[in-house]
Amino acid sequence: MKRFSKLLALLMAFVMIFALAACGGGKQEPTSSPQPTESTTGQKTDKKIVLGFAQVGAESEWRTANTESIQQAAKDFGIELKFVDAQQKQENQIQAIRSFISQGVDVIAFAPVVETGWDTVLREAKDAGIPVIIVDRQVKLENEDEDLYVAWMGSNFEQEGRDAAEWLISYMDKIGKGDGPVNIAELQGTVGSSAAVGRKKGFEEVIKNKPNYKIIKSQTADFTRAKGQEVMEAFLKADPNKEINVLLAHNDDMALGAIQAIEAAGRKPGEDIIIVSFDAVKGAFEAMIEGKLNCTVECNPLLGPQLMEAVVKLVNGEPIEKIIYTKEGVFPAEVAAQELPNRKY
Ligand code: GYE
Repeated sequence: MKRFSKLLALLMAFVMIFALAACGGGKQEPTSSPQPTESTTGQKTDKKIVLGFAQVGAESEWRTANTESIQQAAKDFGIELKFVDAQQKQENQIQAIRSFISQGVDVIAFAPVVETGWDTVLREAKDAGIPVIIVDRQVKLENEDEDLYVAWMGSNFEQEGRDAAEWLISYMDKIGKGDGPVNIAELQGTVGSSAAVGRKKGFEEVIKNKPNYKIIKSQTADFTRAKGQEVMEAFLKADPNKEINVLLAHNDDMALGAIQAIEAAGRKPGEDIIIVSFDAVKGAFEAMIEGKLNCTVECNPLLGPQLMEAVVKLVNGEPIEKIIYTKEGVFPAEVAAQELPNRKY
């Protein structure tokens, strides 16, 4: 009897081991598993999703926050990230995308520095069967009907431009300057980038209804602080009669550079020259608290988690939206002190 029960126990153990093994085998993780799963040995499965990301560069506080968000989210989702900083050069981005194709990554994502010139490389990715997600800035294709990327996610730049103009109009009215000449100097972002194109378009659309609002100077400063300072310095030198009373900067970094130029020229940023910019990075909040910047229109760089979610869905064969907008706000100086502690970038 004893021997029989021993045999039975042995048999049962065998059955259990077999059942467990079969169960484990049947539950093979799909190669597209969103989170690395723990195997019974405690090791992570080695079939990770590989994402190639070609970043614009490191030109602004916004971009730094965007890069960190993407790198952190990749880690959180257990996605292997191949990251390239293209130093604001389209040719570097194209080269990076080609190298992602030859490495056979699962998904390619990139933030296009400019809108045009992507057709060929996008077609190459499509022919290789690698889906592409466009992040942050948009692309303009030669044949708009062509399906060369699966989705774009980012901000509505035209709306940001409209928001900036609407804020400006109501502020000028509030300080009693709404009916006098409103002479705007504009620091544009990178030429041909959808962020610059959209912000300009939205802003102009609103101010065209106001004949006393004029953009009297406009030049690119490539979204950087150093160039913002340099170009503003030149604007002010060419403005001996102090006609400029508003600055529209396509991002906070250029506004922060321009503030230095305005102070160096002996004028008061935030008072003599009303300043509105975009992004809503911490530096802008600090400048608002000091009274040197009047308003920043938010552009959220924290796109990492939503990008990784989309990547996982794509690899799993689930559908994703073609256009994914991020939510954002408008922050005038009076809320800066209260908002600064809540800012994540
Ligand atoms: O506003 C600017 C950055 O494309 C939205 O690029 C982005 C812009 C952002 O350099 O600071």
